[in-house]
Amino acid sequence: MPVGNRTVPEITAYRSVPGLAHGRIKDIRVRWALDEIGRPYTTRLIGGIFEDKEPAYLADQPFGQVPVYKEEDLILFETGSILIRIGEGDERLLPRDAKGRGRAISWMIAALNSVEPVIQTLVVLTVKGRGTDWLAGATQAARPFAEQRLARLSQALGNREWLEDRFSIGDIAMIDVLRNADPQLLAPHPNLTAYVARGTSRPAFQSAMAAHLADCAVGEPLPA
Ligand SMILES: N[C@@H](CCC(=O)N[C@@H](CS)C(=O)NCC(=O)O)C(=O)O
Repeated sequence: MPVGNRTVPEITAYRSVPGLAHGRIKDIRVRWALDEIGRPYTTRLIGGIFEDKEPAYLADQPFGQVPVYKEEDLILFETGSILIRIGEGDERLLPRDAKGRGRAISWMIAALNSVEPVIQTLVVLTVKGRGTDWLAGATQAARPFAEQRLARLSQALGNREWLEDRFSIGDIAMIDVLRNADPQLLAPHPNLTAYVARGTSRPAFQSAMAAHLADCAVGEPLPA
């Protein structure tokens, strides 16, 4: 649906998720980017996170995940790709010059490819290993990777406000990844804690989170 000369994108989101995942679903990244530039969007709510997805949904998102982003006949999956698309439409999120653009995309990919996996591994271990005799050993093996990544990120950020000289899609991805980390992992790095607080206090993050929570109820607990 066009508004003025721009299409209003549609994003998918879950109707409900387990309490542990509430407020942590990745459509928030997309909502945040769109709210930063004041671009309206519509949402299409789908069934629960653990429900089988319809073949039509799998045609749009091969892994059955949220979010899917649609602009007329352009259908995107993976938040990184969606953030680039949104950023391409507005230089407040993605600089136009080759250097600025390249650096913002490097940070965005670093968030999703170098930082998120080590953090997510620990989350999965905690959830799946609860009450088991292997949790402590597995956590002990995985945690140093996460600690090292965060130490290097902290060093790279230094005392800057954002990862580069201005806010970008790199910060949206990185802050959303970090805010889902165990707070004890961030605690040794006050600059990272402050960076997350700075990002999540932006009006666009706040409005994105409010819209996300309005769409998404707390549902069934995680399956064992
Ligand atoms: N790499 C994907 C990850 C998306 C993702 O993990 N979505 C979760 C919700 S936060 C999901 O739908 N999980 C269900 C599943 O993996 O089956 C992206 O960045 O878009």
